Amino acid sequence: MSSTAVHTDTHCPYCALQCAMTLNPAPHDATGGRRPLLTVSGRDFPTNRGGLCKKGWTAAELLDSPERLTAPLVRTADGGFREAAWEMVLDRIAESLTAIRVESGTDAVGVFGGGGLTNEKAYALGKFARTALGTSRIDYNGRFCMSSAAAAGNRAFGVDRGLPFPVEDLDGAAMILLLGTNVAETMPPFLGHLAGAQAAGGLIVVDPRRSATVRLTEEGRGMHLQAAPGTDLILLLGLTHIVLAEKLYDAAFVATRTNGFAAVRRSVSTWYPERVAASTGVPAAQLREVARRLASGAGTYILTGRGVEQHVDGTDTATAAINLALLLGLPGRPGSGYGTLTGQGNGQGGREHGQKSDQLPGYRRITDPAARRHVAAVWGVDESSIPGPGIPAVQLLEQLGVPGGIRALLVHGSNVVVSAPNAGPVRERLASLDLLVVSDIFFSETAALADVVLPVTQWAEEEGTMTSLEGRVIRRRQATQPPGGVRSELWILSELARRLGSPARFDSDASAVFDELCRASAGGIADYSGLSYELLDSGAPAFWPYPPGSTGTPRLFADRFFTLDGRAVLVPVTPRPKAEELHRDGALTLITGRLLEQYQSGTQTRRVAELNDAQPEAFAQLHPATAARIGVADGQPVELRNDRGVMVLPARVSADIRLDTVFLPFHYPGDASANLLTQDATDPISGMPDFKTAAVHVRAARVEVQA
Ligand SMILES: Nc1nc2c(c(=O)[nH]1)N[C@H]1C(S)=C(S)[C@@H](COP(=O)(O)OP(=O)(O)OC[C@H]3O[C@@H](n4cnc5c(=O)[nH]c(N)nc54)[C@H](O)[C@@H]3O)O[C@H]1N2
Ligand SMILES: Nc1nc2c(c(=O)[nH]1)N[C@H]1C(S)=C(S)[C@@H](COP(=O)(O)OP(=O)(O)OC[C@H]3O[C@@H](n4cnc5c(=O)[nH]c(N)nc54)[C@H](O)[C@@H]3O)O[C@H]1N2
Ligand code: SF4
Ligand SMILES: [Mo]
Repeated sequence: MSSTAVHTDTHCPYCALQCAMTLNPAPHDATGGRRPLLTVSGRDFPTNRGGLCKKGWTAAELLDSPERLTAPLVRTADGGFREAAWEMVLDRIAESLTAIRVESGTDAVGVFGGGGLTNEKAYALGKFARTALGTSRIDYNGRFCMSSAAAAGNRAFGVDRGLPFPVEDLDGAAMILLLGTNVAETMPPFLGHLAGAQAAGGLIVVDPRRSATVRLTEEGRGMHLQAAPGTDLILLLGLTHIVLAEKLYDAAFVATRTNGFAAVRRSVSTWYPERVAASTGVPAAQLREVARRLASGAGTYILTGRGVEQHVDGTDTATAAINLALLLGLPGRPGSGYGTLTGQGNGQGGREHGQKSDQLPGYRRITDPAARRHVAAVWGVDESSIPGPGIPAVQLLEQLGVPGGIRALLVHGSNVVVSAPNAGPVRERLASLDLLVVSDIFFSETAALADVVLPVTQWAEEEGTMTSLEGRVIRRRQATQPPGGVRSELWILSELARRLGSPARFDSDASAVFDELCRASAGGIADYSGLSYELLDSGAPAFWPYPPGSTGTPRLFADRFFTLDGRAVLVPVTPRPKAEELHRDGALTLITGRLLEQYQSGTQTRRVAELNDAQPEAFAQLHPATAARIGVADGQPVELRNDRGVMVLPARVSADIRLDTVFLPFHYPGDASANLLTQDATDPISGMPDFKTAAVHVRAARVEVQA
């Protein structure tokens, strides 16, 4: 364990780029001002090459924030909270969980995890749910994030590793199609890997907004396809149609490395460019040009982000992108490829080791008898005691507090009141639980509804591993001691498991948990079994699958895909009616997303002054013509309303958005929470909610905006 006196090499606490940084002892402040606990410096590493974004540079402020939780909090009869001792609190939670299980069955207890948790914590949480609690009711916020891309990847390639290649491979690209991702704000140092394609005029971005990323296309031959929100599937069918009609596809690749060509050809036959142009708003000539340029044989990559994935047809849209990539022969060919940009810090590892409702460690299916046998042996439990598949996040949240549903919920690493779709009812359901236990580093909006709040160690106060967006396993290292009253989640889970009489043992040491995770993953798809802290600490690159005796797998698909016959599957997909009718009675389409300086539900970044000062409040981005039509000027209040909610926000009038679209950042709580308006309809395959299209009526507000 290191102390603050030394320099500690670790990674950023926020997104999946996992930029490398060093935490340094802070210099003395001669003026006697407040001295930070640690300072951050960027560290050379393939993903960030020493660069960090504003969030990374200011991350050390999270460590000595005056708002840090430092003792367990228990709700009092008058609705407030009082501090309580750990032993008493853990006893009380265990008693209460036991009583609920006895009265209402094991599935009356639910667990909600997060893609920001280390691999060790995510693994322990999945094991804890299935053994100590015996519940099937576990899922996590990655359902809101990576589930559609994951489902599409599994279906086509038999594996879900966001980028099946190291990020540096993008450096040599001549052409990159970015579908619904605003990396210029969501992963700024990533732009270094786009510089080559940008200079070659080969950046093509599909986004209803002229985002910061779109601006990168504006020099040379870059292109912006400003498609209407939710029409990406049609757009991709159109591009595929052109590629086939003009015989631009890689017939040899299709013949030797894929199955399903005939069905996909049939499925796109009627999506001729003029028809696609009418649905998407992208001119037919632009569609033809993009198809031809993608097929030009230069090093070409196709990358997707949440803009195309967070829809009720997100899996099919990602599938359409994969089909296009396969027809062009991109996956697995050196210098080209297909991938999805994972979002959360451990969004990749967090979806591999068992917090998903249908999953066991190593990306195993919980319904697979061999997987159950293997994992039961590692856990030392009877195979039949492991529950079957549970239900995905949105459905799990719908079960809270309903008769026969979930009575108690443990939340680790998510602020669902702000981040879940159609958040109004979610708040009510959370408040109606018999027991809500929230583990967090700050008093989040979800913690404010809890019966018990547990203060946990964060990032630079703990050891662990994270898996970057490329499937690279890296070390998170402890650089400082946590505040006195804080405990690690591994310790909390082991203490609760003991009190619950768990049939499985829980270690609280991260390295021991990692070794167990590696054994549990052995032989699975995400096989970590050749890894150890020792190996990771040696600095050797560690891309999974990493079975013993191997040196890992930086690039997948060179020879075969992870399907039974080694061929990728082309899956025909067709547009379905949307869950909600858009454009009716003058409604605009609401899209939601991110700002550079805020992170997710904002629990962390709203507490860093430099970040929050830059983006202190929510706003509604509107086109000038829309603003003129409803009679508001920049900065004036607009009312946004639909069946689910109503809110008033300042207008940000900008020609950077389509006429029919309004954009809200989702980082803000309370009355300004974008998720009061989003729909909780989900993708039938992935369980992904539709964060990116909702019908909303916009008009000038009669009331003043609250400060
Ligand atoms: N600053 C910052 N960085 C982050 C995060 C953060 O909260 N803040 N979160 C991290 C996480 S968890 C994630 S998942 C990633 C997400 O990273 P991104 O996917 O880049 O993020 P979003 O802003 O959600 O969406 C990207 C773009 O999609 C566009 N879009 C909206 N609807 C549609 C549509 O229907 N079609 C198309 N083609 N585009 C559409 C939006 O206009 C937006 O510009 O970012 C990670 N990095
Ligand atoms: N409208 C709309 N809604 C969205 C999205 C969108 O684009 N539009 N995007 C969705 C996406 S992609 C995502 S990923 C989700 C994210 O939304 P959330 O799931 O709410 O994610 P965070 O805000 O990162 O919440 C993490 C919480 O865990 C705490 N925390 C940090 N580290 C730890 C730890 O190690 N242990 C514990 N116990 N707590 C920790 C933080 O303080 C914070 O309160 O939002 C989704 N919601
Ligand atoms: S891009 Fe992501 S990982 Fe890198 S510094 Fe910014 S928030 Fe941290
Ligand atoms: Mo995400």
